[in-house]
Amino acid sequence: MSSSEITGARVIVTCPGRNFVTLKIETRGGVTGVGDATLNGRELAVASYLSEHVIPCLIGRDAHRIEDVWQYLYKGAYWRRGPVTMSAIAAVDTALWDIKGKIAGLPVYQLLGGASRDSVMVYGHANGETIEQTIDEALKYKAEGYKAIRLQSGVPGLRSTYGVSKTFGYYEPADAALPTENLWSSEKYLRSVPPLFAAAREALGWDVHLLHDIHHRLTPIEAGRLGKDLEPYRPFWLEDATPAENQASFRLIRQHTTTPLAVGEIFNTIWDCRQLIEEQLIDYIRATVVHAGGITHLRRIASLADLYNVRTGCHGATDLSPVCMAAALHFDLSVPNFGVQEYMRHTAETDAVFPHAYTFSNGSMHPGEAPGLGVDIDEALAAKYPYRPAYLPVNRLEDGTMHSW
Ligand code: EZ4
Ligand code: CO
Repeated sequence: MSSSEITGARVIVTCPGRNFVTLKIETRGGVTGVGDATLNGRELAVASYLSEHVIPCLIGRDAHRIEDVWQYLYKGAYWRRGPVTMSAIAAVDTALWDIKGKIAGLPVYQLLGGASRDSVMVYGHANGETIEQTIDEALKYKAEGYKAIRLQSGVPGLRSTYGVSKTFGYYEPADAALPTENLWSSEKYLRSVPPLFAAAREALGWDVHLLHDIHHRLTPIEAGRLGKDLEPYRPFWLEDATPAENQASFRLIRQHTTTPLAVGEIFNTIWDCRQLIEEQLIDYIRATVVHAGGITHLRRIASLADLYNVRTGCHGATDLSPVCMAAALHFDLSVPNFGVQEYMRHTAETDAVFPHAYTFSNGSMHPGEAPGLGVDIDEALAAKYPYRPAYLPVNRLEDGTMHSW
């Protein structure tokens, strides 16, 4: 009987301000590991997939066989891919890397080949109802040392805009027990972004990276127009310009703009981005640990991307728990083709439930030197915050048509 044999696993659902699903795996030797399994708005589907269908298959397996367990869960299920399956596999994979690191007495980034850089550049979210408010927020991030800032502003004439919050530093997109509705007009939106970037360059100067997220709201030709209009302000990237089920549609955007393109926070396997990467239709791949099959699969995506000069830019919104954040930082520190890491700060309640070793300083983060991932879940505290249904808003055109694909 080996001490690395998996003897138990459990799913912990907690809501310290927002919902998180965490998998904890135990080994015979007493070493435990954690993995994030949070799928925003569909949390209990992954919790059930893990409890009912994955955990029973894990008992008795060797926690050291990370690749084999990954292949077993991916190929063995017969039903491949999809966000629920891949988030569940990610949770197992992340927990096994945590266990391996703890047994080795090394932080996970050392197991991934060691540090390729001193620290990981992150970007913060500046947003506001008006351009002035957004610039005010951005100035605060700059003063805190951020080297990269995402700018999102309300669209004049639209009553609410996804990605725009009311509080500095914190933003929660899943805002209600049933989906709220936002209104959308591409014409109004397309007019609103260039003045935001013009004002931002004026106020912030040229030594800070500026980013923008379109949240899949434009057609390819509209995205080409926006990319072209923003070229004078040299954005770091335009994110999720158009839905990417049809990967070839990014050819159209590329034909019209040299603004760098990022996509992929909703991707769950390498197959979602193979054409985008191989045809060099994007510059940054946003796939992340929890939704793209864990550290093991994300490394495979990054290796493919490296062949085509595509860099990583992992999703890092608040619905990715501190467990995912820690895993992402180990990955980011080690991967050769790192670009940037998104960092939306968690609330104090969330940070208390997930004590962690990672730190922020001067616009960059580091995963710390604790063995494993350097993050845990305080289960007693987690139990005080029961699950609460929360959904992302839906988006409609002004005539009521469902939008945003
Ligand atoms: O919409 O994390 O870049 N960040 C984002 C986020 C995502 C949410 C979805 O769960 O686009 O705000
Ligand atoms: Co995004």
